[in-house]
Amino acid sequence: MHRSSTWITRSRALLCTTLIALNSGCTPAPEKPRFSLPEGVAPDSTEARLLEEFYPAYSADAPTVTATREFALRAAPTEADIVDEKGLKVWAFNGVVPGPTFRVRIGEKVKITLTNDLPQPTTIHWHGVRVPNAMDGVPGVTQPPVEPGEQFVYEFVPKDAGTFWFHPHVRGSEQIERGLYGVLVVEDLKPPPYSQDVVWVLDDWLLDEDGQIYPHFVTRHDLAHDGRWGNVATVNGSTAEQLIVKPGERIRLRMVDSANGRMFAPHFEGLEPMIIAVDGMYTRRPLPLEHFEISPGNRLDVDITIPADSGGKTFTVVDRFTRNQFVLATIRVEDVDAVKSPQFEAPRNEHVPYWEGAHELDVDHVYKLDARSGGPHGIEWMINDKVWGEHEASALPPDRWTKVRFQNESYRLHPMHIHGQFFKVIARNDEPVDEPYFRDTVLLKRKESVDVGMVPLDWGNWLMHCHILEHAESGMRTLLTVEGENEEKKESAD
Ligand SMILES: [Cu+2]
Repeated sequence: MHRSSTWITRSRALLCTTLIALNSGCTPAPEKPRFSLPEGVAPDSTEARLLEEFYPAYSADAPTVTATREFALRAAPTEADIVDEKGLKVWAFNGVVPGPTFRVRIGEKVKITLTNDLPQPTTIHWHGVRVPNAMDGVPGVTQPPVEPGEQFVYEFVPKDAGTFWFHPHVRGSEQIERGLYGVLVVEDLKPPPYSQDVVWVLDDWLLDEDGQIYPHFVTRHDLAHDGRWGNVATVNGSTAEQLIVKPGERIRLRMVDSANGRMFAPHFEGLEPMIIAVDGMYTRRPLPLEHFEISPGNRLDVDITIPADSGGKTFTVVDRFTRNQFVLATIRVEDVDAVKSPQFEAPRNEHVPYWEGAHELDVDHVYKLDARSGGPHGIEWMINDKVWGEHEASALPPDRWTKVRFQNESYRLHPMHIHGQFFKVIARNDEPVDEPYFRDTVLLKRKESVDVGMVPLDWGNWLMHCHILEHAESGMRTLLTVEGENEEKKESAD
């Protein structure tokens, strides 16, 4: 009964979020109480305030299904004319690297049939998409691995519009490095009228002297460092990616970091991009892109207006994550008359919570990150002094505000990713910060601690791991359990 009224009021929050995406100026009804709090939360408590700030920002339920979109994905070895235009032996989805970009609208059910024609078992994880737990693609946790020659059907209704990506969750260090990844774009009900909506998949490749993928994975070197960093960086598989635009055009550019270990910090020289979404989720307001570090797993959406007087110019996009700067890609402006720039308010989620005072609350779970020698690869990366298989799952209470601290006790980088939910960074090294957006992956620098706040709404056993794939492979994974009724029970209760 109690649960049921909570879910009904949260559906209103979803409607409101959807309307915000349409820029129709939806404001929540002013009367109180707007939401029923979970049992055990006192109405005048700090947690109640944090939860009430959260509800309008984050959809609880999947929207009503308007249509079903079916796709086929075949994973198989092939040769691709990417990187240096000579045949590169890769593993690919549907024969292309990057794999396909599937575009759906919010409200559409997505049904993907995976056929495994690889020499290894595989699965697909839908990174950032809040799927039913059984569709999350984690072998041995949410499904058995899909054996060579077998198929598996993934079916879900995305809860959020935004930029997501997909990749195997079996031997990720090898399968993703060999080229298995693609992009899922969930469009708003009414997509903002950008002149172009473009996806850039950022990756790097470790090639041997024959120009082929170096065939040793999870090496001791990778583990002693920030995973496998390549010797060639690419955008959409090319070392010379060029986006062609007209003066005056307004571009939505969706960047995805699909590398095993490399971070990127793209600087758009001569342009003024505005960040509109991080990890697929709209920011509270557009933010100037100054220096934003994109880790493996992260997505960054930017809104760029090409200056009307820039006909004939070429802008460079330079990576400045390391001191070895290099040109990631270029934007060439055609030498033609300027088009009229589309005028509209950039999409946003103005309800992203501030969560003031969250910093003072107790930490519910601490995850210490460090390494030890030993294990099958020589070095093991651990969470709380244990590797994958040695942990008890952490229980996160559903619907409650929860504070998690990641404590990096090592000198290496760790982009920590939680499946099945988003969180918001509230402190770094114990200093409060307000990142005006949710994330599903946060980078920890050497010896850094990061506190995040989250409200788990999606039930199941969710993996939490470092997205440096070699660190994950050597042990840096654990499970979070969000206990609740399953979807069928909930529907029958309503
Ligand atoms: Cu790591």
